[in-house]
Amino acid sequence: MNPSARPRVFSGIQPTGSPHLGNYLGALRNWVRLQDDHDAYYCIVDLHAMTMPWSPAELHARTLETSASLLSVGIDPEASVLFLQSHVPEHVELSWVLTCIARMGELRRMIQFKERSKGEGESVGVGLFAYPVLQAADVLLYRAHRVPVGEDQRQHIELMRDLAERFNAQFGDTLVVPEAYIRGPGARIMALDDPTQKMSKSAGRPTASILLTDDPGQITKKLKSAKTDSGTQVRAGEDKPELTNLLSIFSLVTGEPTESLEGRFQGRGYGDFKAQLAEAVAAHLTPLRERYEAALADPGELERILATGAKRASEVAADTMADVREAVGLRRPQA
Ligand code: ATP
Ligand code: LTN
Repeated sequence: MNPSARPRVFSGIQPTGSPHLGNYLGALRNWVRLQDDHDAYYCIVDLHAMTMPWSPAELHARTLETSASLLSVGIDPEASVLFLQSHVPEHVELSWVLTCIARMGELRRMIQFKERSKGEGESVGVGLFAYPVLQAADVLLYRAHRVPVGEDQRQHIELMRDLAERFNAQFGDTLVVPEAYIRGPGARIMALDDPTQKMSKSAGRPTASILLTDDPGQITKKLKSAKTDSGTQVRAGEDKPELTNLLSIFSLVTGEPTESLEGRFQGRGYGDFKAQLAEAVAAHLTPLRERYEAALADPGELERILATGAKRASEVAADTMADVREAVGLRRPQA
């Protein structure tokens, strides 16, 4: 079914703003790692960015900015297929087919839908409700085996597995049932101002997230104001969610184990710890920010990369859709 001997990965990111440390440590770093020994498809999911109210001008600009961010973290357009979702119309076509086998009940159970639709009542957008089906189509279209994502996406991957299995049972073995690839303490980075919520692009609270485009001054300011408990001990633990989150970030950007950091900061207080953390995060992000700015300075090159990616992605998408159309009984046009 899959001509390549290497397992295939697919993942997506919404062009809803600069990626933050959560996106990077939870997902994008794994995208980069996997591109070396996988057949990798990475997609900027612009159609998903329309499930919440959006500004056309912002969507237009942010799409290119997101592609620059992906290059800055190390996505290599030679090693991966990097493309825009709306450049491959089969995403929408497969999404419709899957919508027709999806059930209201299973979509209503999606946590992200429940959270984002709170207080909206009957005016909640149909796009927001149907969004996990489009996400399923994204992955199933490429017959991907693995989907590197953060912990918040586990339920959406379960749903796409269910849809693929249902499709295959009803219409014959056509789609690959993918697996979530969720790894390590970075899979759920929490907001700096509220350790009960994940760091998120659309939270709308500037001090909640460190963006990959933040400069050292902004990083220091945000970490200084990061919420901590009223104690003084720098250690991880269930009773210290804020410190646990900050220690994970420290450990993930430096490679130093949490226990070793706890030892190093024993008796030194939160101020000193936060200053050192800011330095470590800034040192890690500075080369990324420089690469981002260089990539964005050449929009023509970014457009070329996306055009090449769309061409390569379209070949796979057309192939899968031809099989899907045949399986479900849609007729081919006759010349
Ligand atoms: P939005 O708030 O606009 O929905 P987001 O921050 O949730 O954006 P996405 O573009 O939806 O980001 O997700 C890109 C990838 O980043 C996904 O794989 C998602 O699981 C992962 N991710 C998002 N937030 C976090 C986080 N706080 N910790 C770890 N991974 C995360
Ligand atoms: N829904 C995801 C983004 C996303 C995605 C995908 C992730 C859209 N399509 C396909 C993995 C595979 C999100 O909100 N983080």
